[in-house]
Amino acid sequence: MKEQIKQIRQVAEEAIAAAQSEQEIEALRIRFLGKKGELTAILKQMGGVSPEERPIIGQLANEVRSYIEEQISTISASLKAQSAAKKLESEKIDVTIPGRATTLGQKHPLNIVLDEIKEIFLGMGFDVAEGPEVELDYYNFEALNIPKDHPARDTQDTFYITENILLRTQTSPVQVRVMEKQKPPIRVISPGRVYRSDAVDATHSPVFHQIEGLVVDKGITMGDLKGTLEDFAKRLYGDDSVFRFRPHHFPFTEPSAEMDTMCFNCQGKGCRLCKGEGWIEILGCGMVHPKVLANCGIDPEEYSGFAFGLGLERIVMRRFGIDDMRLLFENDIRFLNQF
Ligand code: 2NL
Repeated sequence: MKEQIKQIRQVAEEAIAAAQSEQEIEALRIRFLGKKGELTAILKQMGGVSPEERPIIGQLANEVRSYIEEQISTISASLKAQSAAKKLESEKIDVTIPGRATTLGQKHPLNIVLDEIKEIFLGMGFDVAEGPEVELDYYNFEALNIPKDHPARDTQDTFYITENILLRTQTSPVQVRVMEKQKPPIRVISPGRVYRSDAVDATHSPVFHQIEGLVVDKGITMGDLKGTLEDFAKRLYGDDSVFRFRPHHFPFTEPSAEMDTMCFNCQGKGCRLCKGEGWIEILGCGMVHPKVLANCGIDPEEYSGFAFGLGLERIVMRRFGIDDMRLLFENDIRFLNQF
């Protein structure tokens, strides 16, 4: 029996030393020390041992049991340490590795200039109004004193959805809606996308952007128009720019004018940039036609106003020296990254 116990000790020692994992160790613990384990099985046979030998064998068995227990706990501790070290190694983070750069987006050139213009007018106490791009004929044309036979209404020039519904050709309908809802004083600009049935080329697009503005109050004069627009244009083009107003015609203003800036390339002498004119047109404007005020429920005897409209693309193209409007709509990242 002594020999059997020593044998168990020998086998257990070797098996434990060879164990590779905590599961293997646990299996060995059950195999040697468990209730149905090899050592337990030997002790169950103690009944057949002589009374003199019993304490000796009992002591030996206990020694072997604690020896195996000790072995198991030593090996299992070192296996635990090993696996913890492995885990640490595999989860190691190198905080010195350079980060992966995310490419940042940026403002579209149209929005760079639009935001500048908004900022100028907000600073003068204007609000920004927006409205639908799909508009009623009434708001786009009729309310603005554009008669049924006006060339702007030609199906060649305007995208119609039905006879009475169309894609707006200007943002004035937004301002008509403001006048219907709001009592003067009104100071508002309405930037937005507008549509004309034009073929695409370097200077035309069926979708483009307009910024219109409207001021209505008691006693508004052409002097307010000129002062406000010169102030605006100086903020946009620089304090030493020179401007002029030329008579013009729009159905919705009376009198009407166009505002030019002296060509900054040739100082008014005439060059390629201004096509020999010496001046470059920047916007259209005028005193709101009394019929338009009346159409919007504002008494033209009590109130007067001025309005203006400018095309955003042309301003942006001149600002950045862009010679083809299509570049503004193609969203080629190589183009957009330059701003
Ligand atoms: C241009 C000229 C202009 C207006 C737009 C306007 C709006 C209302 C009443 C009266 Cl609600 N007028 N807008 C006035 C004059 C000119 O735009 O050349 N646009 C590209």
